[in-house]
Amino acid sequence: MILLPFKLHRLHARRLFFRLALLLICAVPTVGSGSRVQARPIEPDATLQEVPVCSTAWLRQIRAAQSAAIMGPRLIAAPAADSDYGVVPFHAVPAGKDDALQQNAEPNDPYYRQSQQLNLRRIHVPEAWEITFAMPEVTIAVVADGVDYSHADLVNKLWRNPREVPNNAIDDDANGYVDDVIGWDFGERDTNPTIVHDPADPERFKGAAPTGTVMAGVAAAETHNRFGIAGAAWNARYMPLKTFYPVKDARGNSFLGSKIDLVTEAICYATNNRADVILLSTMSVPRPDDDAVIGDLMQTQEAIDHAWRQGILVVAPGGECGIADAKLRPNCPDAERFGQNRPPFPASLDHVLGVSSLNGLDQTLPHASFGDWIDIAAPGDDIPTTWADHRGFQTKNPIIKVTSAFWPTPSDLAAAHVAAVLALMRSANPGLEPLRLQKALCDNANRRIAGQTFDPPQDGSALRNDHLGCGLVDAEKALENMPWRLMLEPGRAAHPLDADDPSASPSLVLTSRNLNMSAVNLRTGQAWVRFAGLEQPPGQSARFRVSVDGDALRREHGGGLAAGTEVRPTMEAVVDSELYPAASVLSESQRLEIVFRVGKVHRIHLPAVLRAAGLENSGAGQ
Ligand SMILES: [Ca+2]
Ligand SMILES: [Ca+2]
Ligand SMILES: [Ca+2]
Repeated sequence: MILLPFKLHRLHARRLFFRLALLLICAVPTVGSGSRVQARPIEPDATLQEVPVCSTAWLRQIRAAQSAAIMGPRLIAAPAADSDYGVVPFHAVPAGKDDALQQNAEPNDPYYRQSQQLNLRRIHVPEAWEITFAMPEVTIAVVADGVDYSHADLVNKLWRNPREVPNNAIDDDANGYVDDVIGWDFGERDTNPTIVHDPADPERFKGAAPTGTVMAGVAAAETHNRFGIAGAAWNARYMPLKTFYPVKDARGNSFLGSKIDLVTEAICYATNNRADVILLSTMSVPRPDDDAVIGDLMQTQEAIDHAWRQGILVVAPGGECGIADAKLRPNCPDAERFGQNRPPFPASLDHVLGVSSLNGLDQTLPHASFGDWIDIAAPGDDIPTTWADHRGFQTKNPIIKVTSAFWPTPSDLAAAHVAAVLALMRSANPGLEPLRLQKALCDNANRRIAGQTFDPPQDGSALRNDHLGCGLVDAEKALENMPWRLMLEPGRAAHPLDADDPSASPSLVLTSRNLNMSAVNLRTGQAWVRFAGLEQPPGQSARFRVSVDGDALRREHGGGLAAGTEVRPTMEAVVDSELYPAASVLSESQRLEIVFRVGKVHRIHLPAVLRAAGLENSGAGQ
């Protein structure tokens, strides 16, 4: 049993306090406001309390009310499809050329092979891949402007709703969304959560940042497919939840807008459909002093709390409004009215991991938001990732290196790294509760970065700071210092055993769905049980062959076994104690209950030569 140190309790209490403080900040305009408004007590909506959070009825009530508008990141000096700005060279790796070089967890994606994904190496993702490639069931919901899932590095990583039959106009799983097989478009209320595209006017959204697409690529691009980049969470999937839709500003310019209740609804969708991590993109909430806005934010908080109780972690960008210059930071509305460095939505809500971004020198950006809501830091600059073009999704450069020079919200990318690390951690232990995952993430962050060292003193008081949170996320250390739960199949099995036939070597294959070969050992107390690890190609499951040494078994049982006898070897699977001593101490071993039953096995299929010799009639059990 791991006792939580008091610093985490302190952290939690701090966030609860901050949640209240946020509401007060929201209610009291600060800099530049002539009228000072008294903070109001917030009354929970009585009608909403009568139905369970995130239930269909709860969502129906939320949709019925008019929700406050929010904005996504607009205007980027985005590289056009025919521009080389921000683009790094792309070379495909010829098939078969470098297979000899492959060992352990090394993927063959060209950007990774060319060492251009330094962002993954800086947070020790390759070392984490030695432990797990992530389970395909582990899902990262991406709540943003949609994901171009037709992208070659994303098309095979899309989450699928197994309970929904596509295109039959029936809500088969009765979740309130008809034909939602790959997520949902909450902005335009349809089944297609891809990025916005207007065929009638292809140039219309060309300045919009394809946020969801670049975030999905960082976290979950297809890995070891000889194309593009490696996704940090290797086998994990993404669930695109589009909350933005086209709106026009006062001057008639198109941009992507949204509403707070759509984000709330998307969080509920991800929770109800068993996502493991919810990754939110940058969103700006104008008019935070408005009663309606505060009410909407409280509903979002209820949905986030509900997700947390269901074991789901919510991750959000820490924000880029640390300076007030509206010209430099178009995504920080009302800075003059409400002051710079306003707590961002949704990172400042409780039970959300706020992530600040670091450049290639592990420095925060000068305009990064900072405050109590920053929990951890991750790379956010010079990130190769999947790119989409709002002009019909056809882009000359399917992978680009996103730099803070043109990307307005690098903490989006940082948050995607943290979501991916959490997906790896969830894979190593699918049952571990959010608080312990968050603690492992924070306790094992790198605290010696960019000349700033903030090792916690004995009392834990300097565990974090407002710019870097707990420090730079470290996937390897986080995984190595948390308990693992091996998902071995089959954990229980009955297996036939022809104990009388010395030529038979009955065996079965056990598959580890989460932990890799190098992380797992199998043990037995029986001399007649043999284990052998099978080859584990990159990205695939670890497999072990369990076989019975017939001679040794007969010796132990005095020379013969009657038909119907069951032998039950004691076997257990344990985390490797030499490579991962900390994890092996924390993890529980798994008992394997495999029964070998003695009998006439496959006699009818014995080779003809044995039948001719009459060997099939010999031995016990006749
Ligand atoms: Ca449905
Ligand atoms: Ca259907
Ligand atoms: Ca790839």
